[in-house]
Amino acid sequence: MLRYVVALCLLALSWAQDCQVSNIQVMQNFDRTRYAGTWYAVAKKDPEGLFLIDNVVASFGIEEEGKLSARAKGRVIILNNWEMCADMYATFEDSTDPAKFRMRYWGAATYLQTGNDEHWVIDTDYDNYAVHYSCRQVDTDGTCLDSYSFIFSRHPTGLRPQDVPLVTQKKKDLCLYGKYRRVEHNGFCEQNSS
Ligand code: DAO
Repeated sequence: MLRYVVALCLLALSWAQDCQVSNIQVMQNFDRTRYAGTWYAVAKKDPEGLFLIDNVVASFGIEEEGKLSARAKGRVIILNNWEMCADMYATFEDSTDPAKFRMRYWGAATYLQTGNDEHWVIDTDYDNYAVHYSCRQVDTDGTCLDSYSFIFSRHPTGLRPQDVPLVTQKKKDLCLYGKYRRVEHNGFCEQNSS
């Protein structure tokens, strides 16, 4: 019996870390109402052609028809060396999985990036931390060629120490461990907002 349990555990482990986008586990029974509100990005794995650099704060809301929406701010550098605080908007299309969305985003100013990305909530306890993931391009072998991921905290000071091991495990499950950088919050967007 023990042999079967060990074999099953090993199978589950290899399945979780085979880096196949289609095998990535997302948040079970995701509750968008509990997810709404302000999240501070504390770490980010950048996509190709990085956009939001730091001071990233996202505020999620629920629209009248129940759809998720977001407004986000963050420091960006555009036109090679123009540093500014980007004011971004996003709308989310539901899918058959409550934790997987298609996110359309655009800037308050026309010269800011627009896009249409996957937006998956990998894990959250709603009150302290959230792990987001987006794969922009799936490779021919099923792994992700171009992804980005935010680690969010409800606290501007960062993750609570007790949440760090959980978040670290999720980074490993996403095959992105070691690829994140810290996202600084130094008041740039409070000083440079229009
Ligand atoms: O920063 O490199 C990047 C890519 C992310 C662009 C998406 C920004 C717009 C909306 C963010 C909403 C919540 C994550």
